[in-house]
Amino acid sequence: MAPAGTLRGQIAEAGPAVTVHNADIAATFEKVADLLEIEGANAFRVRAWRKAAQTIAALPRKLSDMVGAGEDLRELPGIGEDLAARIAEIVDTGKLALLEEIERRTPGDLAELMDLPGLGPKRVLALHETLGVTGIEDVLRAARTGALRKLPGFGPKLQEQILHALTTRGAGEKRMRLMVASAIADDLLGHLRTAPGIGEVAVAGSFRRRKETVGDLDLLASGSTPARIVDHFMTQEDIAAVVEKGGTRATVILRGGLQVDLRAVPAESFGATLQYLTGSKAHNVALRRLARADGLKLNEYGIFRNRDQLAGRTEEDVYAMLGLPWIPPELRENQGEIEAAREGRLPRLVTRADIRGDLHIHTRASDGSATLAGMAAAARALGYEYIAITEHSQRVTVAHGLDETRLAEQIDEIDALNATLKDLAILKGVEVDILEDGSLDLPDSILRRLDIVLGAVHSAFGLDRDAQTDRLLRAMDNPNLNLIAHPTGRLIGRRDAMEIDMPRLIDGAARRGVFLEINGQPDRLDLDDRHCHMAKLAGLRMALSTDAHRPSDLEFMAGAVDQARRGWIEAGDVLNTKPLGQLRKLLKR
Ligand code: DGT
Ligand code: CA
Ligand code: CA
Repeated sequence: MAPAGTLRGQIAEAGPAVTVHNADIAATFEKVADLLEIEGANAFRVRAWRKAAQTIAALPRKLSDMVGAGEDLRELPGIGEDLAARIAEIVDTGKLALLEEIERRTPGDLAELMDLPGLGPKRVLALHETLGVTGIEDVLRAARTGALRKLPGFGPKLQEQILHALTTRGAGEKRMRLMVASAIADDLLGHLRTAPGIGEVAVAGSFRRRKETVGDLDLLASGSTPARIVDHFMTQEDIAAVVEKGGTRATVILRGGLQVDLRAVPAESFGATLQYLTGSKAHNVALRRLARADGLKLNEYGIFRNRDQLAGRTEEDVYAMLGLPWIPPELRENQGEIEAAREGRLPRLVTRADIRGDLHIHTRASDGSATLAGMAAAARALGYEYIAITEHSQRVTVAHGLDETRLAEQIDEIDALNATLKDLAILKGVEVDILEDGSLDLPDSILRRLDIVLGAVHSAFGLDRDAQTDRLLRAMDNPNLNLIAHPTGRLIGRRDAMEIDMPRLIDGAARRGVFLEINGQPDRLDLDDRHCHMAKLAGLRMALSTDAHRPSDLEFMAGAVDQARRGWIEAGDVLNTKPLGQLRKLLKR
């Protein structure tokens, strides 16, 4: 699923007057990489586009601003002369001629096939070469006749998944990753704030509940004349189509295809409308039932007894009128939060400020882009007390994984750097591959020398539930292992979670003193919210990590914190809220 739609669809006819988001440029670069890979282009060339896409997606500043200010884009990691010119072309013209050219020469709809589960460029190429597939229809036929599962590297499970995706297509809505939506929401809010007579503005809905993906954006504004706010909103340059417009509300479609609902209300209703639009629907239904039991009426304008408004200006007032403390939006899924609120046992959710360090970081020794010292400096700037350097192990050759010798060299390098650092401790670690039989990709003799060992699966995602769970538990049997990184391996919208018996895994981890990671990469967010909550209830601690490959990736901690909060996680449940001394004890099994 392309996150923001392709740039082509987004701004082709509109031209350069439209703001080009970093996410659009990244999506365009990814697309070029995908299509080049299908064509069998040079692997280094493909990787250059892909790495650049990652750099762009993680960039804290807007490329359109940087190009506008005439800055030298070649200073960005992985961006050379050629790619810098491509970025400028997209910003200036709204298009990338090269992409159009590649799309013209790609047979049929091969590019579209990559939206299907499990289909990357390699498998698409295999489909094309062995079955002559050129589009969705061909894939559907191959899946129905069973031809698909016979292809090397496919199998019945993948065939099943593809068939399922194809037959529910259209019915399934497109959802956008939270981080991509954030950049767009910032722009929309910035524009709304300049409306005449504007009071407060907010994004409600699933966005405010920090769900990993959003179906649309629900904006809310207060002001003395709602109609003028709505009129002002309609002048936003990214609006491609208007679905509905009235005096207090509008629904529009942005150029990337994202729907935005706006409500404008008077200040005395802002809190009630914010509460209503934040949802979830299930939470709201339960609240309304509470109100009714008290002889009150709760709606999007406030709480009323007969015709008297008793509350509505703030959300706190609304909850208080129902005898409840304010409930953090991340919990509002009617999963027990209302009962917990009533009984005074709402969790004190972990915050970014509780985090003392990051336990999953790569440098350019494997597939990161910065030096050890560079990552350490970035971590210090965030005020961290410690970080762990965790490169890939030898098996992951595409990521330039470390063998025993290179890891030993890095250990020395870290020792030397630690001797010069006063206010940051660098833990020596690794992200060691968990092989298909559950053994680890490096010998115990070197793992024993590390402060922290992360185990991760990067292959054989398709084992059945029992085999996959056994594999992970066997890995945990190695007493050097501390933590399972991105435990389910899912990539949002691209790869399903591995089949794992989660209660058994969590129980096995808890028994062995192994922890699970909440990986903050925007397309991983793995563990998910449900599994976080499950782990918490089992008394298992989790690490909130970024899996950073460059300094700016350290910001992905926000995503890990969001996900943890949705999973009811408190500071005490988290490994990296502990001071270094306590952390070290917890890492001794
Ligand atoms: P999304 O957009 O699919 O990611 O999910 P939401 O939760 O943002 O849902 P959306 O945009 O359809 O509606 C925004 C909020 O409006 C929702 O969270 C709660 C509220 N809402 C929508 N429909 C209803 C309804 O039928 N009853 C009540 N009580 N609230 C509703
Ligand atoms: Ca929504
Ligand atoms: Ca909506």
